[in-house]
Amino acid sequence: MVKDVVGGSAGGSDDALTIPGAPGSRPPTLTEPDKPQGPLPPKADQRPVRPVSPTGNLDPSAADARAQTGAHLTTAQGLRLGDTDHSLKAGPRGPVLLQDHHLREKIMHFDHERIPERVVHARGTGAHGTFRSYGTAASVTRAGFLGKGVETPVFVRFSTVVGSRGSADAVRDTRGFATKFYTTEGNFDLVANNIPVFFIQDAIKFPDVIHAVKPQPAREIPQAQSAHDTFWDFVSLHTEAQHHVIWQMSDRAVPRSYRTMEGFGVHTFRLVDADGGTTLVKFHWKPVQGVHSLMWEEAQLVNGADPDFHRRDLYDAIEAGAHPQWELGIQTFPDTEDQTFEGIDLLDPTKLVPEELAPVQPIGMLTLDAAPTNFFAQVEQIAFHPGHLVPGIDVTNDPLLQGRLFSYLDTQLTRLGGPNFSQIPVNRPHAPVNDMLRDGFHQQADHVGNAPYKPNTVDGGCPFAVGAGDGAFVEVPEPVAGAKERSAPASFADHFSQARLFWLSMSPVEKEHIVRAYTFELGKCYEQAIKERQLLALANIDPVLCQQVAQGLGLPAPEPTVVPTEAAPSPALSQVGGTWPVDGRIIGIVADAASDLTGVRELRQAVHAAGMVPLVIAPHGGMLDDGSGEPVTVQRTFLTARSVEFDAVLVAGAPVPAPDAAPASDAKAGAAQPHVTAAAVDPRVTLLVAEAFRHSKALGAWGDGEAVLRQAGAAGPGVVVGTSAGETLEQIATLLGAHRVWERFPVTV
Ligand code: HDD
Repeated sequence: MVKDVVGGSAGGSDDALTIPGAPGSRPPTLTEPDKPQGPLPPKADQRPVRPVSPTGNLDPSAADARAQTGAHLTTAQGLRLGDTDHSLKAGPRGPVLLQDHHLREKIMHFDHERIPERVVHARGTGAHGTFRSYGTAASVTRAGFLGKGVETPVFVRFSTVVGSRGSADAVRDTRGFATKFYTTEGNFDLVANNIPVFFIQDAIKFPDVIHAVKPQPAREIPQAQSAHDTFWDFVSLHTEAQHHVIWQMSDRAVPRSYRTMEGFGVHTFRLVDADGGTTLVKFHWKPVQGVHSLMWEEAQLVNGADPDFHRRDLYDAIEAGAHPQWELGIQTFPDTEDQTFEGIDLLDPTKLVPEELAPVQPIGMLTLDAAPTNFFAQVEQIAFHPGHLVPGIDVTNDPLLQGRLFSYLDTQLTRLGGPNFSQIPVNRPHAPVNDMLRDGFHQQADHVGNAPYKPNTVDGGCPFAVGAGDGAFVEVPEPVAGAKERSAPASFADHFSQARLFWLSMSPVEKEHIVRAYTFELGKCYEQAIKERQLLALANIDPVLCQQVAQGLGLPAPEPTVVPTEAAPSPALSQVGGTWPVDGRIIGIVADAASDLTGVRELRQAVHAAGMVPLVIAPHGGMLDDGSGEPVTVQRTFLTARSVEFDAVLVAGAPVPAPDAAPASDAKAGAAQPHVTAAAVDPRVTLLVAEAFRHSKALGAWGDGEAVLRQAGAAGPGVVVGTSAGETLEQIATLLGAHRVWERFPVTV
């Protein structure tokens, strides 16, 4: 059963905010307290990073000597202060004196609060959790954290790729899904995306693709979007990007939530078992809630209504107790000399292996159960690197992966200000560290000993190197040969067959969304030659796709220049079909004081009990009071709610417009109001319901609420009119299992 969540962006209050006597709660006060009270402890859904010393040893005394724990205001040197509101002046009207050391320190620190944002994946959010291994991978890897029943603390950071740190969440983009496993053998980072293939086959082209997709240099627009000339210029010339691009034009690029995204390690990795035997693998994260996306119109609305949509969704779900979960799985392939599987080059990161050919085998479960206690310290300062490996997991010669092994360490030098970023609390391994690395900017450790070199006798030979038997990482002795050359294998020249496989695997409604996405993005380009070149690439993927996009652009559809391959569709690539748990789904309940509040109370309980999150949407914040002695708490108002926030909407009454109505008068007004006609329904409610209907969400009503559905034109599949709140919810929950009412989409492809 989930708990009430904090009101989020709503104007309304929420009972979760004001539970008297709850841990960390204080009596509400209108003025600043004048006696020290100590800082508020973290909320139940938040977790600080684990206390580890700068050299990686678990050390409660290292909990963070620099944390803001004292009750009294001080300078950075610990000097107590009596006033931080007035500069030291010559008389009350100044001027300000240069000797004001407190002013200078305070402003100096503020002036340097910002660090460079990540060059890509700048916009993100994260959460703490645990990975529990099933042990099923133990036969192919000696990695300790993949042993049976082993639990490993993790931190996950989700991100968009293109936008700046302050950009909106629901843009059309690839999403990052980076996981740091704090294993007892050192940190392992799985730095993944929500798309299983990449734009380029060789890391040397990463600056090119990113320069093309980032805002255009002259005017620095557009922000966080691929819908502009330079992006389409690059990908239409550089056709190895076309497979990734068709994923980016699909619903995958506008996830409903980070909770409903798949994750992919993209590259082929090499697992090593206890006897040194090797297996090639691809990593997959499968969301327990299923893969679910926004519609493009929803995404556009969300970015205005709530730019923090995905961040808020993640934190609200965790706070409500609906802890997001993903199963980690691997596709396994024999480690043959040619490193191909069923004709697919496993070293080509623009290719996937269909799950129908190599099933994803589950190896463990990730659960995110705690929000960060400090965003900067944890989400901003975390530093991932595909070269953070543990014994039993090694890299392959994928040229994209090889370049990443250089880039991630390098970027932290500028972003985190020097080589000691592994000592930042969120980056510290939970394994003991004795690395002989010394000094440098922001050194936190007070290293003991006098011999940070090997071999030595001065420190008694410490630290000691060990062999594989004692847990050392040993590279797989793969033979390497070849002349130095700048080239790619012939197999890398196939740029269209898997883009076509993806297209052919889509359901009609998904195809329609892809056509619209291409037409939208190319429609934003100014250069006709770029649109024409991209249409040629589409012709090489599929003639119907090309024709439909060409029609939308008002351009002729070109003939293909390559013969399309006839691939068997891979049903696993489609998001449509199947049913999923409804945990953590958001149910909007429209009500006013004249509605059936007894039904609303029952409904809220039933929604909670089903593991979903009920949010009551009312004409005003505060409470809806029908005089029963059990007022209903309001979480969203007609002013603050938009349909995009809800997975389903239930209507408990037919609220009439009452501009500036005083909340206190509800009880009497509610009791006195007669039933309303459909014509009088508040237009904000009609809009909310009509939008939810257009976006193919489940809708329900009982009692007077039916009139609202009628007025909004909501009728047909997925629209439930029940005799009671409970009965309506039951049908809505069944519909939600399929994520959307797919039959409601008009499909023309
Ligand atoms: Fe990358 C960040 C994922 C190719 C260079 N990348 C970054 C993040 C993710 C990925 C999830 C954000 C990590 C975080 O949350 O801090 N990147 C990928 C995937 C790729 C990929 C799945 C291909 C399969 N990346 C890639 C290449 C290069 C980089 C080819 C450079 C040659 N990526 C970086 C970076 C970033 C980064 C510049 C920016 C911030 C950071 O590393 O720490 O080094």
